[in-house]
Amino acid sequence: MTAVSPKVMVVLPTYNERDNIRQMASALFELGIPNFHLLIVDDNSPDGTGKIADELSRDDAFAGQINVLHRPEKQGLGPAYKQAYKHALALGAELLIQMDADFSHQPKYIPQLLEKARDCDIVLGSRYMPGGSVDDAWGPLRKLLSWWANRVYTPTILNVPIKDATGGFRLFHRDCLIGMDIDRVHSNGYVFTVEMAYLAHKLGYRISEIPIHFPDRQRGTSKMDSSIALEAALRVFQIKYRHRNLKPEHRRKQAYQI
Ligand SMILES: Nc1nc2c(ncn2[C@@H]2O[C@H](COP(=O)(O)OP(=O)(O)OP(=O)(O)O)[C@@H](O)[C@H]2O)c(=O)[nH]1
Ligand SMILES: [Mg+2]
Repeated sequence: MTAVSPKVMVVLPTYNERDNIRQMASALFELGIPNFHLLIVDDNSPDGTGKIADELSRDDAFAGQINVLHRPEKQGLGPAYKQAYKHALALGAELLIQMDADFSHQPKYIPQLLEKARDCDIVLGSRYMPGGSVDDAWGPLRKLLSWWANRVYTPTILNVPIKDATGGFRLFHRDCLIGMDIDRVHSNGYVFTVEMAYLAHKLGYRISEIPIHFPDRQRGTSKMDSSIALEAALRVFQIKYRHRNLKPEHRRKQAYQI
């Protein structure tokens, strides 16, 4: 008797990813992972990414395994992920993977995330552990700042044993995502991933990391700038204060209604 494979769902937020979305969908499905699904969450991208996503969802090549969530306007990564996670859970996803659509998170690592997920609750793709790396084009100052933010600043303030707290390439087990209670997360932008990691740690979930190489995006335009990075750095204190009393017994028990 063969065991039924768990339902794997990649949650892919998009904003103006017209030049990446088709290739990303193909690259993901080419991995040949059993019971594999994709949920694209688009914030009404002016470049028509949402329309392309709809076409992909009707494309026989993907055998109805692509779902699309359309949100009315750009509201940042946090709200997009929160809605998408609830939707993915309602669709019965058992292993949920979040990643960027711009190929900075490379689909080839997904089998390793799944393998590592056998003995923990969350797996993080990590640029800052042995074997991990960032784009060669980054200058020494940018490399140092990013390493310091992830390996020194964030783990010291939050007291978390995580080597890449700001990375956005992650896998969650269904029960873990429900237990974390997505509505506890208040961050909007890039610090959303830090808040998720901190919540998971405070609630006592087992977190593992695998090394990844992180190349810069090749197509499309960046939404990141230094003011966003600075705001994220300061918000780490807010996150620490917000969840200071959280303990493993505060894990959410009931499923979500959508
Ligand atoms: N749905 C949604 N997706 C978003 C939003 N902001 C960013 N994204 C997507 O989230 C992912 C990560 O954002 P990134 O935009 O890669 O960060 P970036 O601005 O591309 O910065 P670089 O990677 O340095 O170019 C990408 O797939 C974006 O398209 C948003 O407000 N809503
Ligand atoms: Mg990016």
